[in-house]
Amino acid sequence: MLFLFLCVKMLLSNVVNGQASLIQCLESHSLPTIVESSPNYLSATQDFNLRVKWKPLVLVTPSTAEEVSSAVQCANTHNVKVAARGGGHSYAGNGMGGADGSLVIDMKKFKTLRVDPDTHEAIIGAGNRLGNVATALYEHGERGLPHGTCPGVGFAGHALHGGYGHASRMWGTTLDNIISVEVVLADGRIVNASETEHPDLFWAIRGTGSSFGIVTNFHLKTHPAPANGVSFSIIFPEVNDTSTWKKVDLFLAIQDFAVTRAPPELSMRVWTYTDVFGLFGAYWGTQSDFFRAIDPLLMKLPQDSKLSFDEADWLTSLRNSYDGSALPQPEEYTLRETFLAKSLVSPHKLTAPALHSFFGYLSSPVARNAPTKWWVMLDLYGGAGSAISAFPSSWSSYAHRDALWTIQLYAYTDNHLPPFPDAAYPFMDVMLRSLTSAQNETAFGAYLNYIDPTIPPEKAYKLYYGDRLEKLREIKRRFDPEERFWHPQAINVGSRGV
Ligand code: ABL
Repeated sequence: MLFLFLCVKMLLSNVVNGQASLIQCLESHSLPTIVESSPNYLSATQDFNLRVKWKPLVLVTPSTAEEVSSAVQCANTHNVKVAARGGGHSYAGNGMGGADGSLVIDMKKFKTLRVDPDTHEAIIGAGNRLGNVATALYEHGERGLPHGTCPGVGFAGHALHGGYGHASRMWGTTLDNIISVEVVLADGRIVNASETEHPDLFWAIRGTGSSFGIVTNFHLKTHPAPANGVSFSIIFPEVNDTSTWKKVDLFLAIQDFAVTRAPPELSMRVWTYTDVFGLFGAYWGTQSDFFRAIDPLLMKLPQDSKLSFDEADWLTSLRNSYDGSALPQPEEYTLRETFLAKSLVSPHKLTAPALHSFFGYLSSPVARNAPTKWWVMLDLYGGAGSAISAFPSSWSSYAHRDALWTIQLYAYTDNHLPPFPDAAYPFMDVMLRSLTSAQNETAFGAYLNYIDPTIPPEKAYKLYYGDRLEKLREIKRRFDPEERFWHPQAINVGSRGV
């Protein structure tokens, strides 16, 4: 008994001493630390999704790549896991480590944001948010990039794991536009990765970035922002929450148009919740081009479908195709939500039986009386002429080039605050299975930017990394053999070829 007591005491004092010397190490590199006893610990460690709450051992806020490197080296000496925090929107709270006890490197001071006037290449620091990026690029020579719609999402995590938005069928995902990155590796080296420098690392970073290093600055190619954009919605009023067959027919018409006719300038998202079923999106061009593009679909839709649209400039269209709010974000970012999301990536068309089962579940009394509010979005990634699927599959480690649809299933509390009810977990599992179990012939994947921490790692590896897993593990063994960069579903070193 006494022995056990002594052991526990020794262990505790080792942890405390370990933390103290880690702090000493960080502070000796002029990195002020935030720890649990600091007055600002709670606010500094609070991210977007209040459903997940992790307690980092220490949080630091470096301003240079050298300081990031020092922090990583301190973590090596004291054997602590490291996570980089960009904007704090990780669905699983992976910016706070995805578990307790990590060293969090908050990148918020990396605010570089400029466009080279000759090459039109953008240099974007890891601490920027999408709305600020879009605004600055447009102000610097009317340039644009494909990226997500939520202006508060941090650029870095978004770009390292995909990055879909209304311009993606035209220009690819965000990561498809990366030319090179400056990255801090697990051994503390600061290197550039591109197609010519560390090409394996560059391949891995574009799709699986958070498992391989801390990117400090991104270099991306930009595009001339189209002069006109049309944001639109088509609501189907006769579809109420019980008309499953009507929803199936509408979806099949949209899907048929998507694979045969939808030009790359057109983005399409089917969005549904309790009593709404609609098609939302944007077209990059003029109103008359928009009508020319979408007419073949309109002809197939019911007479009373309600089309609304707005023609505007690039930035206004980006705003309108989300919720109309301002793109630039406040320095003190406080947006919060309490949610669980799941995702499905389908390389195939969704079948009538699967849609019937899925929309049937969404129309059922179970869904009408669900434990939380919910919505489902089906985003068109592929289809006729999509730039996302035009990149060869070997182009980057991003595993879902062949996606036709990426589907997000989202459950959230009405007042945005915890508690998140336990009953919502099985509700969402059954929702997801109502689709997949009715389409057994398709191997569905899942999307890393909608990471779902409730999936056990072995299963998550297959869903998120697909056939890339072994090559990614091999690169992980070379660049991060100690798994310094870690979250519960990150690439691990595997069984070392055994
Ligand atoms: C995404 O990937 C979607 O593109 C966004 O539209 C979605 O945001 C986020 N992720 C979710 O984290 C939602 C908002 O949370 C809702 O409040 C909003 O009603 C909805 O988009 C539609 O604009």
